[in-house]
Amino acid sequence: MRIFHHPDQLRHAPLRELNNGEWTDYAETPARLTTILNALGEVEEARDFGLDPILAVHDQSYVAFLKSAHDDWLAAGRSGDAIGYTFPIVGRRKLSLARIDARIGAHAMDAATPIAAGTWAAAYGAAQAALSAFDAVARSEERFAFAACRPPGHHAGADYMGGYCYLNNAAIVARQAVSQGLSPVAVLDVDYHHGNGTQDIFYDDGDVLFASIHADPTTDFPFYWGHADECGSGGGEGATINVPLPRSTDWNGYRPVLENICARIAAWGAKFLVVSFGADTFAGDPISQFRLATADYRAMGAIIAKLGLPGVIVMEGGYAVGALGANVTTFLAGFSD
Ligand code: SP5
Ligand code: ZN
Repeated sequence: MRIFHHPDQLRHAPLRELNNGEWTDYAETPARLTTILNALGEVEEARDFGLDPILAVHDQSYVAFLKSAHDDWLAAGRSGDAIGYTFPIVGRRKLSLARIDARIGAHAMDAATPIAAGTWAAAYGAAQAALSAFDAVARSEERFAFAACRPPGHHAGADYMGGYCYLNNAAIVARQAVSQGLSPVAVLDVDYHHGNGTQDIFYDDGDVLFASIHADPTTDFPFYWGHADECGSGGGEGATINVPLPRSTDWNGYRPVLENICARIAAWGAKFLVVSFGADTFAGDPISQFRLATADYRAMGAIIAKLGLPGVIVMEGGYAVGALGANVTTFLAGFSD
């Protein structure tokens, strides 16, 4: 399988995050990407497909914010990573404010997604890696390609960041696939956390099925999305599928759910598949509570590959850095079973 990345992806390195009321080391580190690329061996540098495919998903004003936020932060006399602390909760009118803190709040769903000096360059690079993987498949060079994205994307919505995510790489690929006539497209999200950004982006869109298996949001981030009764709206009614699972779920609990959701993707008639792959379902993940073993990722890859669809795999979470290379290579190996 061809593997794509962009060297700028390493330029994003926030120092810390707010975690259970304390500042802790930022879990989404550059080392995650380095270890994945080292484990995979032969990898390719992304081509540049420009801003247009990004703007097909994200608001122009949000993209402008991401580009300038860290400079604006420094210009306001601050140092270190830009982080918000005031948020216009649902129902506040849209105000176009200049104050950096107000702009961060307006474009963030949490206080755990800092903007560092290299954040825009890295997020842009990750999106280009995803687009390069899509391009390889669209040219029919391969049935599947892998984008070693980082920062991840599935928590980012059209106009907001969150959960370590800035640009929604999976959504950018899905939208690109639709625009090239490959709909219906399915996004299968197997990260530990619910992909709220991807769900939001396609919630009323009947061209893109969003199907997710994740930790029950009654106990886990992002809490306000991913409940089983969220099924899409308007033209997208029925094109969102959420299967929350309890903490401690292992492969025995996970496998039948994955098989069922793949059957629903097939029944829906998807022609192209985007997989949001997070290795944070791993038993040793430091911030997550499922119990998958490294070997289980091979079976997971094989079940998804059996759909027989062309597609792109984008990297999402996975924070057990010591096991991450093995977990990713094992998952990808399942696609050649
Ligand atoms: C892409 C992705 O996987 N984003 C995940 C973002 C999760 N952020 C909140 C996690 C809170 C975990 N708190 C557990 C503390 C363990 N010391
Ligand atoms: Zn995750």
